Amino acid sequence: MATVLWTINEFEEIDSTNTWLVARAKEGAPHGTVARADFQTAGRGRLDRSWEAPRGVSLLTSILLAPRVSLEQLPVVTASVALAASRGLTRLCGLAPTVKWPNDLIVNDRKLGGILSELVDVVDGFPRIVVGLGLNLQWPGPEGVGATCVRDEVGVSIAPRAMLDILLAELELILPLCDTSDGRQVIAQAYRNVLATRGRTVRVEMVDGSSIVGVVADVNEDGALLVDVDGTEIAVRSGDVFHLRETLA
Ligand code: BT5
Repeated sequence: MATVLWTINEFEEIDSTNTWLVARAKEGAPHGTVARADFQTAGRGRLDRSWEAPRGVSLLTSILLAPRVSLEQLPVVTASVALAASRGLTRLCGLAPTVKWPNDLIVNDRKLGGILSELVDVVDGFPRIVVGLGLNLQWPGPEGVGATCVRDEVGVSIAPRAMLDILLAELELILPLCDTSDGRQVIAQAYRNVLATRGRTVRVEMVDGSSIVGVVADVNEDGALLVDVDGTEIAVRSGDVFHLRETLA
């Protein structure tokens, strides 16, 4: 992937930055197109869940990417955005969130942010994907969901645009690694180091409604989660992960 020239579109209010950017992508918007909003009237999580945030206190952004990966390798792109967000936060304020595969940024077992990746289409054999990130900066998420925000964790108020700029700077370093096998192994190694899920017993609910229970062994270079189910390793590419209990080494 060549050096990215970001085109940042900012909104005071929008339905959903993901919805907006998927529509622009279908009209031909290029790789590197970004949307950021102060407020979303219909912010979306995965599987038709909603993403809540009052005005101006969270990073609400979506990024259109056209990585040179196969469909099977798409999870590595979500992983790259999670890594970039985690590293950007560490650079800005010292906070080092872990990642609950595939899409949650976690601090002290609480959700700090979430990622919604949506496939737009496949052009010349390569997928185009909109990756949306909601990151709680100054508001700790809705009551009752066990979430947190940067201000509550480290006592600093980060402006959403400042967070976006550092996220994009980190992403620019990581994204080119998606395009080669060696690069994806580098991402997998970095991702392993922030993975909160490793070694834990989990139930994974698949999109088709089926589920598996096993122990998280690793992630592979495609960004898939490797789950050991009774001695058989299963590569999970999408699904919801629930931690069941600690596994003692
Ligand atoms: C996610 O979904 O975690 C992906 C969230 C992606 C949001 C961004 S914002 C910019 C872009 N535009 C969009 O429309 N979406 C993206 P999921 O894993 O399904 O988690 C959703 C669940 O998290 C909800 O059902 C709530 O329980 C909880 N939740 C909602 N708002 C939250 C918040 N601000 N902080 C923490 N948890 C929240």
